[in-house]
Amino acid sequence: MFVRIRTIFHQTAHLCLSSRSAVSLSCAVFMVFLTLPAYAQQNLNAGVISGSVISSHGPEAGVWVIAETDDLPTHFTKIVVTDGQGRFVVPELPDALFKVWVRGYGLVDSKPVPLRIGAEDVKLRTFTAEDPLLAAEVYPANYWYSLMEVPAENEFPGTGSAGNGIGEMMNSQDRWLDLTKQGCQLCHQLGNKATRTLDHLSHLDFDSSVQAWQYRTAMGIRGQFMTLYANRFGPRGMEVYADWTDRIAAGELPPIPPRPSGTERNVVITQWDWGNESSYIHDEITTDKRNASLNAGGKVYGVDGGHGALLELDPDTHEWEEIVIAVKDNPDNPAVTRFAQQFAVPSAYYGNEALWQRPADPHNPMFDELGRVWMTTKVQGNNVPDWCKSGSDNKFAQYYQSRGSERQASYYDPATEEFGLIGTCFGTHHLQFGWGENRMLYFSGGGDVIGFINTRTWDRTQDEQLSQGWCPMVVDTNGDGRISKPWNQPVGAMRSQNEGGGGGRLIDVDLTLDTRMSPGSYGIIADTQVEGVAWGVGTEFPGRIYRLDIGDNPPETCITEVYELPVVDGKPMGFGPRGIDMDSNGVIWTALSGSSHLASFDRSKCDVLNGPSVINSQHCQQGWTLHEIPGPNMKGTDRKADFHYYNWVDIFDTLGLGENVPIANGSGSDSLVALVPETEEFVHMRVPYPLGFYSRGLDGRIDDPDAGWKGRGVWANYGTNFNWHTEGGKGTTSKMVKFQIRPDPLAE
Ligand SMILES: [Ca+2]
Repeated sequence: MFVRIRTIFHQTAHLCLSSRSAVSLSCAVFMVFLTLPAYAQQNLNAGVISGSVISSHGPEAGVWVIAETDDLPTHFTKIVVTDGQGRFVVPELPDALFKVWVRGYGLVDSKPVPLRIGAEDVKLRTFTAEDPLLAAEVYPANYWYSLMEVPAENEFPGTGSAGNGIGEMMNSQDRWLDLTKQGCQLCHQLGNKATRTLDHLSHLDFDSSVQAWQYRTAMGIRGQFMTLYANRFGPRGMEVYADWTDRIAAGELPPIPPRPSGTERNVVITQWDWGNESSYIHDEITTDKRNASLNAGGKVYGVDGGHGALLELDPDTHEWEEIVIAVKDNPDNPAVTRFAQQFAVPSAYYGNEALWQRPADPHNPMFDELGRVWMTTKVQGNNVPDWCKSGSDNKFAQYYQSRGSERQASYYDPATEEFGLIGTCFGTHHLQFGWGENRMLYFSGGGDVIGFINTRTWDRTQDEQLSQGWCPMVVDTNGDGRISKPWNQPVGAMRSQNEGGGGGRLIDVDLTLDTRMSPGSYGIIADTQVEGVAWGVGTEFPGRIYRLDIGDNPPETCITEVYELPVVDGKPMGFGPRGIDMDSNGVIWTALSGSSHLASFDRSKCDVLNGPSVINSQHCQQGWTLHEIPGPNMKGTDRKADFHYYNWVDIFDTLGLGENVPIANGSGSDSLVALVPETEEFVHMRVPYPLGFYSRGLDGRIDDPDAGWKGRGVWANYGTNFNWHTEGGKGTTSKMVKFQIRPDPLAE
């Protein structure tokens, strides 16, 4: 199905939203557009502002110089770091009037100075923060979050409300920490200014901070989810959060973060505001994962989950547009938004206003080699066609019926400005293309199945049924090299598709049979070495990865291997995998969101791949290597406070730190964190302004292979659910962020 639809917005206009039309098709009539300004036509983003930063203590090294302007079609910001002598060069600026100011750990923000490009030898004067509380205002959120005091290790396991007040699912401190991460931090950057105080609720005069926390975790568009997660802690949960904010209100201070050093001073950050103040822009994409030169210099994209839209930014002209994502026009099975339209407790910021109404619910975009932007979106209602069901003659449905589908697949072709919509029998969440001839597209989010679309078949036939398939995740536990029915089945509650799915328990296993493991379905990546192989992530504690080979005749030939994070003496070495990527040598990388590691897994180190010994998924501990990411520990624990939403491998050296460098989102620490595997050096690329840089997806692009550092960059975006938690508060928008690494802090 193809639908042509396009809505163009400028700045914070949101005409389409105010039209309150439930169906996106009627939104296409609004157009707000500017005449292209002169600087864009000349394509001159080449100006420089340079100088030095001094305080009463002399030159200030490793602090940020921030240049921002409203002279362009959208608010534009460039951020660099001073060198060892406090000198700076802000490169690649368009012709505009900038406000230039300084932020740094240990300083108070300096007064903005108006400057035009060409300004040289500028002396930016700044002051030391004499009050440590003032200094701490700009520390990354994880430093504040580290002050939280979770129950001691010896208080576990939880015995529930009638016992020790710790939820009965909480059988270890690590498990509790995992819930603080893969519960609260899935949506919020815990520790930032909005979350570490209760000031915004003070007018409600609660008797206690615990009551205030119970209220805030039932509030607004995500209230239902927050209550669900908060209850999993047991009653101690809100007590712990209340104690945290009480101690901060009483003046407790976080540890002091280090200033950027070494390579970190070579980082150049460019930001463009995009979306409106309630845009929830989950992910971005700039190029093809398999070819970093695709779409070189072209427009970059983000998906606005809340508003069912694709955002398109032109980094040359500094203009962005909103393109409403099409859904199928089917009154019998209409797509409707999954977001709450009525709240149990009104939002402290938006009252009862239903901010997110359009149905498409895009999650994740990916380019194909034809320059189309594929997405996981809702294209239809939750009723799947009959051919998806086990009674049909579809071979996948006969083999294993999926659990249904709440999100499907679509793509936008910038060349034609048209959408393609593909209904799937399986649910979708993340998506990744295979490296082989068939342009296979693999999807997580199917709960206990992995779905796929042969996009070459789709382009040839436009036939939904012919071009898709799916496999349950069954492990060859009887070791005969194939999968055969009947198989052992997991039991127990399974997490939702949006939480990573799967996670059932195996009991009364018959080791003469194969075993359907349902390891969960969150992150996904195609194997760089073998066509027809995809790897996925299950997020259920402590977490696992798995390898699905669909073989030459799926679903019969589908075969899965599962590798859980190593558990030694009852304690997992790390936990909380979410993102997954593979380097060009076949090594998997996954950021452990809970324990704060970048972990690699090398299957070639495994001695055993199948048979009865793989039943506990611990059979290849030697395949894992864990690198702990620097940062503060949660108080009284040996676990870190940061949270890593996802990760990505820079196969083509788009950043400038080398090929195959893994990068994790520092979603709790205003940063992206790169690991140079050869030296084991971690590089924190901090986004100091506005505070609250919470990112999810990221990718890197080569715009000009001959232009050195200027021709390449890694991109990520402010992907929080709630822009109003970002510095600036209500009215702040998301920003697209580009990271570049210069050879030195003064390179032009
Ligand atoms: Ca078997």
